[in-house]
Amino acid sequence: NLPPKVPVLFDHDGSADDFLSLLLLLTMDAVDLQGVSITPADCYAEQAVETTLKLLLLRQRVDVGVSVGHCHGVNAFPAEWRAKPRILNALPTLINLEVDLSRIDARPSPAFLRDALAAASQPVTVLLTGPCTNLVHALDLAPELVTKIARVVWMGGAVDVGGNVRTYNHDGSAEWNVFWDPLAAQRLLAYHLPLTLIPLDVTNQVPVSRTFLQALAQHAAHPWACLAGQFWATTVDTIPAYEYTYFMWDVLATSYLAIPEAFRLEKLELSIASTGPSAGCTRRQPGSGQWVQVATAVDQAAFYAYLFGQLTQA
Ligand code: AGV
Ligand code: CA
Repeated sequence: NLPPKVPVLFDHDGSADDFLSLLLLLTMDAVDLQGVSITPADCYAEQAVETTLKLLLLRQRVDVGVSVGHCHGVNAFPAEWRAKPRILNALPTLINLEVDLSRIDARPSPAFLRDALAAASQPVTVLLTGPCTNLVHALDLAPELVTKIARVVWMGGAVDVGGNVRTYNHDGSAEWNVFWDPLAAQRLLAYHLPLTLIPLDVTNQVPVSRTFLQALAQHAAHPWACLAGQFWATTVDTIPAYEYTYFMWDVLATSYLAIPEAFRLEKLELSIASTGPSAGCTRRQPGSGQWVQVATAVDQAAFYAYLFGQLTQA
């Protein structure tokens, strides 16, 4: 008798760690992946959907629906970041895989998510590793479906630490997934869903270290460990390294589904700035009534050990 699986809808935005998150999700026995949607934020959708289909194909999961969103953020990601995932499709493991593009769902992601929630026989966990726009637009189409959402787990925000946006007319207080569409983020909070944020406060504690990559490479005979190592290798050229160190952002948020006990969580009342030099800043605001469960610390050893174990399993 296997334990019951948790239904999960996954919306990502096509950066390398979004795909590492998909790769990790596909190793989780307790997860029933019910669909993948794509936010064209830190990617160009054509490349991101191809990588998504290839990873599902490698795991014989062509049953999982895949949809593309067409929304535009107020604050676009730098084009050089968006173009980077092209490299992933050219890696030896992926380059020769023939994917069936006709398999891409005809519905844009908000309608895809709405229908998936409507059809769900039990409340679903929604994992977001990019901006939250697709989900908010899905709820705009059918607000009554909030009852079908068991919880939202979102890699986003920076509460008590600085953000990672470095651009003109911005004070650096925002994290990119919130900054891309601050209004959608504001509206997500206003839905008062059970929301768990995995912000920079906790992702800062888990960099992608060379030591970790070296240890993983010892297990390159495992195809998934090998592929993951290649994905991470595409991220180490970010210059200047002191400013742009790559973190386990989305991968940490994904791990939360499997090892919640490794996280310290605090219930906080938050608010989000939508315009001005702090646009996208997620700050504490007692009295806002917008209670969010915020991850503030993680047992680093437990996280890296979990990740390592999943990627090196047979
Ligand atoms: O802010 C972190 C989010 C995560 O969802 N993304 C990357 C992760 O997928 C934006 C981002 C911040 N810094 C970046 C980012 C960088 N140096 N390169 C690419 N994306
Ligand atoms: Ca992402």
